[in-house]
Amino acid sequence: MKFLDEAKVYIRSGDGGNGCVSFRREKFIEFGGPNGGDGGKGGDVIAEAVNGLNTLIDYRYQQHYKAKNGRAGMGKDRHGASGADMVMKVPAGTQVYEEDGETLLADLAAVGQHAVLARGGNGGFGNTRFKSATNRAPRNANPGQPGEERTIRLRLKLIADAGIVGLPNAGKSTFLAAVSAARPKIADYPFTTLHPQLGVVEIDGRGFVLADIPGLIEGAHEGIGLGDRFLGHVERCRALLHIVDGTSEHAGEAYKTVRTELAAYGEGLTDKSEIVVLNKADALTPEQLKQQTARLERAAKTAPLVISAATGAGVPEAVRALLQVMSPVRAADEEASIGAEAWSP
Ligand SMILES: Nc1nc2c(ncn2[C@@H]2O[C@H](COP(=O)(O)OP(=O)(O)OP(=O)(O)O)[C@@H](O)[C@H]2O)c(=O)[nH]1
Ligand SMILES: [Mg+2]
Repeated sequence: MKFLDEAKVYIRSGDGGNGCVSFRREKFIEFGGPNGGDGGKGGDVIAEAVNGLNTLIDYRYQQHYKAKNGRAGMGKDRHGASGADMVMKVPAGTQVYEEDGETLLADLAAVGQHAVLARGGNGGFGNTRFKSATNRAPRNANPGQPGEERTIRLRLKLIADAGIVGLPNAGKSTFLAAVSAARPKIADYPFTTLHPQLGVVEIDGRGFVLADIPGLIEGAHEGIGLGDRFLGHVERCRALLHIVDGTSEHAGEAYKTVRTELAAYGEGLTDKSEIVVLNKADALTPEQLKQQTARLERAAKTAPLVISAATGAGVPEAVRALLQVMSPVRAADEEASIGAEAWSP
């Protein structure tokens, strides 16, 4: 599946229909009076968060969204029909910004939330509306009001309960694959993962959504590597799983590098509960393991859990530790709502 988390689209709401100038004309009825109807309202452009989507890829292929215009009023007091709304379906977690990318217009965090992004123009009044005691044959009607047009930016911040962070090659995707039905690409070179992946983790009758994002490296906040732009996807997580590669040169330094990038990104990422794990224990000698664990403990100021994402050793314990810091989590049966497959051992 293709993934896209930013899109720029042009939207336009419908124009209102014009009011009508018309007079009642019937045989034997003199001075029938005005009977021009009002124009219909133009359609709105609405964004709605729906189930079953977790990318904005559709907005790469269609970038113009227009609502229908209202119809003009007609004689015999007939009002014009309103124009149909244009509903843009977006995944939950989508934020809508002005063209500048900074002014937030709407934040659609949950399925079912919607926001009107451009309001349709009102229809004009027909001449019936202008009749009065002194003007019994008004020959004026209002034009419909024009719709609004604007360019907006959509930005998706995936809704996951927990997120995995770490340097490239730490084994983040291996961990996600070990605990969920997600099948991310895994390889022994950095930046295997190019965009975020979600998986549903189920353990002890509870379930949560775990996000795997591309690795961070020193200077990510300045755009080095894939940069820190994917950190937006863990902004709303309740906990972070920080995976450190035990075979890296210095586990403590590896940990600090990532923490520095999280701090530089801001948005409260460093305030989140964090579970620190030392991965690839299977590939270490007992002495190396001891040394790396001690280094990591010194840097993180907490004893890391030792795991092997490849063999599965320590993995259930790490998942339970995550659950513990982020409870209360949703019940497992609610997970169907995000459209990912559940995993069972
Ligand atoms: N020996 C051993 N190798 C592991 C373990 N976990 C991951 N690996 C290997 O480490 C390499 C990188 O794993 P990935 O899961 O792709 O790493 P990643 O953190 O997702 O990397 P990026 O997506 O590039 O950021 C792969 O060759 C894995 O097979 C482990 O527990 N033990
Ligand atoms: Mg990966």
